[in-house]
Amino acid sequence: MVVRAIWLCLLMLMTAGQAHAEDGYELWLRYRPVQSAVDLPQRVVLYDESPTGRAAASELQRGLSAMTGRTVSIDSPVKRGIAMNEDPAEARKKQIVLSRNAQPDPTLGAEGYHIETGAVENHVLVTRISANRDIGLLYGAFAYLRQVQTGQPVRDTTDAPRLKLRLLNHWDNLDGTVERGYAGSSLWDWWRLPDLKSPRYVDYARANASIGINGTVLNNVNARAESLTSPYIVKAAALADTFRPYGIRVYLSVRFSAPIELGGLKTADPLDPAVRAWWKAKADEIYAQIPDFGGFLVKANSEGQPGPQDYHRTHADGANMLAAALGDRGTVMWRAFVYKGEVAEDRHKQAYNEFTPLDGTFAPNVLVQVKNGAIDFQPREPFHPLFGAMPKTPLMMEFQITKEYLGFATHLAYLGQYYEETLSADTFERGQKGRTVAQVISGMAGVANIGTDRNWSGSNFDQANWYAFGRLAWNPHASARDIATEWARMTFTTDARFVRPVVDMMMRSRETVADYMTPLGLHHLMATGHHYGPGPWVDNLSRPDWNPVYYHKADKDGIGFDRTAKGSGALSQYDPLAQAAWANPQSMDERYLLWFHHLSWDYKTRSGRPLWDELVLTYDRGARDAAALQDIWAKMQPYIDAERFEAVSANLRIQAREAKGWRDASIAYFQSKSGRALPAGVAPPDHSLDYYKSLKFPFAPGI
Ligand code: BDP
Repeated sequence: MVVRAIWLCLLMLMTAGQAHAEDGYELWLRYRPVQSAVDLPQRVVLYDESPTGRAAASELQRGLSAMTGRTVSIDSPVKRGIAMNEDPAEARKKQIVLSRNAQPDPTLGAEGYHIETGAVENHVLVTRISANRDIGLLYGAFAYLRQVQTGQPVRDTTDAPRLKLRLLNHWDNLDGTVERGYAGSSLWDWWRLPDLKSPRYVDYARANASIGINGTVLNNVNARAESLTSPYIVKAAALADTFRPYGIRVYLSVRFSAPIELGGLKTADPLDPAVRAWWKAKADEIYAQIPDFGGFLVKANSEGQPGPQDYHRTHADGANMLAAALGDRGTVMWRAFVYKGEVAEDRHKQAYNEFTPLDGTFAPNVLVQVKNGAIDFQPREPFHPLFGAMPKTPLMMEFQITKEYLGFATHLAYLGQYYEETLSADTFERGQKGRTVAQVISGMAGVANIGTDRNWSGSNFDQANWYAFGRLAWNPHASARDIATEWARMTFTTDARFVRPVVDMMMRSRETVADYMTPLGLHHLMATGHHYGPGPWVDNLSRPDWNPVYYHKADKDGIGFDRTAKGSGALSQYDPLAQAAWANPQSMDERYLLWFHHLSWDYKTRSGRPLWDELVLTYDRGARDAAALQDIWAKMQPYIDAERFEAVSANLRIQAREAKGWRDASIAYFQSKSGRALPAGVAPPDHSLDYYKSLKFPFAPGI
């Protein structure tokens, strides 16, 4: 113990001189000195000469040297053509061995790994990472490093991902802007690709591999046809070459009308032979450049995008045509985020109505990609009714990692807790209990929050959302709290005086945002375009279902969207057992109350208070909780570096001010509808409703 403490002090002193700018660039892969340093291997023995095997060895070398302060060597016996441990001095070093199984281990699949410590070779304890394929060695290396970084004893571990597809979706445009991006510009420097070999692309791949992400869609779902032209395919191929050793396949979003725009055809009808031939030739051209190309992501017949319905064909016709072009080389992810221009139907119902009749008609290499909720990435949404309603179609979950509706990169909202809430919801697919969302999905996509900002995600805490997404895509049954704990330990410090309160704060943070933005199941209250500040009064947009007033329906008598049989009937799209959870306002979780019910202001809530009072008090609590985050954080100063402490403090100041703004503007507006007095002790808004309505944010990012 004493030896370790002295060693750690020495190590800290040694590394203190090396200027580490704590600007967040290193993410959770910081590899700072650890207490267990003296016990850790000094030698990596690599029995796999693939680029991925080498990436695994060099990550171990990088991590172990930084955490122990010692030189860590890589030995490649295969390369040298001789048996390992022939040099007695080398042989006596503690070592970690990376080797592929001679006989495949069926429990590991293609991407799993096994970590085992115990075999003694030449009197030295050896830790062995084994896998069926090289990518398993890389995942195993990161898992081993994670155990060391988080201060745990290295445990024998066997692990494999539960989901096959674990993808980031970049909503990046070819001009370098990022739709709903709050972390700078696009990472992809399309202008200088394919020549540019940015080290940042390697670091991007390392970070993703460390959490098990195995694919990336490079461009925006609102896609330009140009991304399929030959020069852009070559640029995408350069990125694919960089990502390949890290197990990350490249995918592209495609514009359905590309055969017209690029091919000069008169139609993009998916059943037209010339259109089909165009896509097949395009796919062949891509595979000639990117042999392991992942496939296509498609937004069709949604928000003005072209699609098969333009030719009176179905989503399945469109998806299957692209699936045929890819063949068994790749996958089509066809998005279910659709709503028709002319339909007066509750938007909540439209995707279900369009897709459930198609269940069982999609080609085997098609997944339907469904947003977590039926409206649009709101601070809280019930799970999408398509989960559990398409048993014959593989479904891909789409979460937003970027916080379009949760305060961009400035407000602290840990989304791991949100993802967990959705993944653990029971769909009761075909009336069976325990068919949670996690059980019914085949893959997970996260709309990336990554850009050119030095800290990648626009704020230090938003890194946790990228991290949590990856860890849950690997295992959708994992605990959001455990993931937050792991992340905090790797990203900041293992000191419990920091980790405990910070993890508590993270776990509560998204509830706080929901309280001051969209309490009690309210939704879609954001101002036009930027979706940042409040706009519950907005009623002037061309489509009714783009207006917040359409969703809250507040008037002098009450508030809320009736989705029961008396209202839009959207509740009936869930399995009857799932419906039961939300059918009765008296017994349901009130955090979803006004999502499903329109109630009078006098309606008595669980607290015994009338709905009006409850609404105001929830707004008020949200604003107070947001302000309190600053006090919790202030106590963390002794445990972390000044740079990140200050960066987080600044964001929390902004959040506290804006949460108060949300509270005040919302209370002022809803009071203009209810005409009621504020509950006793609640401070009135600082300004008039007209003042809040007059605020404009023309330069908000991400539009
Ligand atoms: C909405 C975004 C919009 C996206 C759209 C989508 O506001 O920018 O294009 O979703 O997912 O949330 O297609």
